[in-house]
Amino acid sequence: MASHGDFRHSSPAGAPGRQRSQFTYRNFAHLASYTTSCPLRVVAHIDLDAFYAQCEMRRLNLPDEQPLAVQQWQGLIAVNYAARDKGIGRFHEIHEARKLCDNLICQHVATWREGEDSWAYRDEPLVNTDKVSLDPYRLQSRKILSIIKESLPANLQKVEKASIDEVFLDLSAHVHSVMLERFSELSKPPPYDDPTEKLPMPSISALDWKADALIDVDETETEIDDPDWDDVAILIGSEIVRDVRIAIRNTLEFTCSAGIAQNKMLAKLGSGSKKPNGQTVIRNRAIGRFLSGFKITKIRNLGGKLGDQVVQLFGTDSTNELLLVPLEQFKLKLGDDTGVWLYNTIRGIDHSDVNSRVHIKSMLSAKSFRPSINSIDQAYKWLRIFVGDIYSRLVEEGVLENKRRPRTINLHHRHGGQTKSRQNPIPQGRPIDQTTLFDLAKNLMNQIVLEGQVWPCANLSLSVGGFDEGVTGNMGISAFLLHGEEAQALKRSSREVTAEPPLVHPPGKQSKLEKRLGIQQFFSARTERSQDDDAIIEEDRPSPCDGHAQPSGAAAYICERCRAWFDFPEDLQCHEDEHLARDLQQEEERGNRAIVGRSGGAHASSSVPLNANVTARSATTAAASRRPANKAKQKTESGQSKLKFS
Ligand code: DCP
Ligand code: CA
Repeated sequence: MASHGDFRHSSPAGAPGRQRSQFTYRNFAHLASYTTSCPLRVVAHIDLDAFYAQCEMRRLNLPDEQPLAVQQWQGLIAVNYAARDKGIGRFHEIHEARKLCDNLICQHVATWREGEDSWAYRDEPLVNTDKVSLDPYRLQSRKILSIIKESLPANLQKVEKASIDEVFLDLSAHVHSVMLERFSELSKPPPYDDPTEKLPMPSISALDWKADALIDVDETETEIDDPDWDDVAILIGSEIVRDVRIAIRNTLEFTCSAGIAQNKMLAKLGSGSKKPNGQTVIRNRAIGRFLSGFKITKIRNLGGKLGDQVVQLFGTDSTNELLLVPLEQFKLKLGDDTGVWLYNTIRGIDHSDVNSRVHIKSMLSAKSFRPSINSIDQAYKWLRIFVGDIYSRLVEEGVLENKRRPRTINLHHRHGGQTKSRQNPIPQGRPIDQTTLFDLAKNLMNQIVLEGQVWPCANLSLSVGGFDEGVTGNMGISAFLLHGEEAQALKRSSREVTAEPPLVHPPGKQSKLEKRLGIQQFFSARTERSQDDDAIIEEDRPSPCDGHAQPSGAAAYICERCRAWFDFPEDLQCHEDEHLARDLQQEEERGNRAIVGRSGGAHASSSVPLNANVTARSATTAAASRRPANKAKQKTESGQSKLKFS
């Protein structure tokens, strides 16, 4: 790493006569073992800037200064920073955005089309016949993740994919090894062989933070000249992250922003602080000041229902004011676990693990029909698309290599305001392919049809879930037997689910699982789920499940979106599927409304020339001009998957 040399130059050795460090030899040792309570811990959060927009910019090979927004029907789902400079945001509709910037390119996301065998970028995507495909973005996401992993030492990395465009890195062990290399005093045994002895102060007196946005120290602290080991550790973490970001930039030309801090919560807040293409370091001595600048609802896990509830209960969204609330009050109003968690969180304390084994729990593909569909043949055509969509994500999750495998397949069907749901096990012991999934999906559809009252159908959604971890080639007999949770899941399958909300966990009841894990593990284990699903991702949006009470204890299975809680993972899964189905429905309704209400003039394209011959037009047109007319179907986009059926 080039910056390491500079670091040494900036760090003249040895100021004599300093006090000892506030950290112990044991603290330093804990860094190597990723101990989450280690005060020297270094965690980073990397978040791609305007991710879908950057994917389209690279695909269309456009210059950085070209304003571009990614369109889904009549809404914008990503806006690049050139367009943000013109005041355009996700909240704008296309015609509003165009008024603000006449050379804005609005690129519609790729879509699957009823009856066609692959997704494509289309000149005229139609909400009635098309379904959004996020495959192009997933492909880039995968490439970025590989670069991140390749640029870190294989034996010293802990990478958690947090969503399609963000990762957490626990850099502790890596930082530990760099510290050992650079500071010989750290390799010496502690005095009297006592690991609780304090370390000597670092043999440097100034740290070079380069271009990092360094958060000011707390008012109660002074910007003392002597850095302690936590400052050194975080600086090294920051150097590592800078190199990772350079690798992403050099290889794929994507820019990203990062936060480096002691834990996930602070790192995530940091990565959003200097966008685009910036990195922010929150030293331990700056945590208080840093957090005081945020509303409580901006903090990780507080963007949804829980955050709203806190604001309501305590009459403020100010982190500073909530610092005055005694722990007992939090416990009383939110339950013990959530109360303690919140009390710690607003003080910058977060011991949640960076979990490289977090995987999405289910995958859903859904479509709301306007107009409704009226025949089994139409339903089958959509099921084929859903299967293709889900299968490409299963491949990504390592199903072909038997790394993970879903156990159940679930179909929701909506007619006349009623949702019916059918679930079947996916046969174990043989490879999953598209034909198997399609047959299972058709079977579920047939079951629903047999009951009658099926047409017209307003929404179908197919999901797979109940992933097995680490299935290997030589599965034992147990893999073929059903027991425990799985047996329960099957007993509960084939039941009808109506539009009513699922059962919620009774207040005060603490599940075995919760006793075992505690609430923070739930937060860390659940967050990543739906973000790979084909739904709009918006933590802060109002939940469709208003009315699910947040009980005064913690539940075994908590919905990230609305804090509803469930006794069984299957219930949570169904519930989350409902969220996604409703999201899609809302999205599509938004699209439909916009289509009905739109005036012809709003879409008339002007042609104001821009440098590099980019004219004001939809990028769909731009893309079309790069390929022969009507060739969209033949052209296979990078990463495009075809539906394959025998
Ligand atoms: N996304 C979406 N719908 C939303 C929010 C996001 O489809 N309501 C998609 C498009 C985004 C991607 O997810 O590009 C990542 O979401 P982010 O919230 O990280 O937003 P961006 O990456 O677009 O911008 P930023 O630079 O602010 O991170
Ligand atoms: Ca982002």
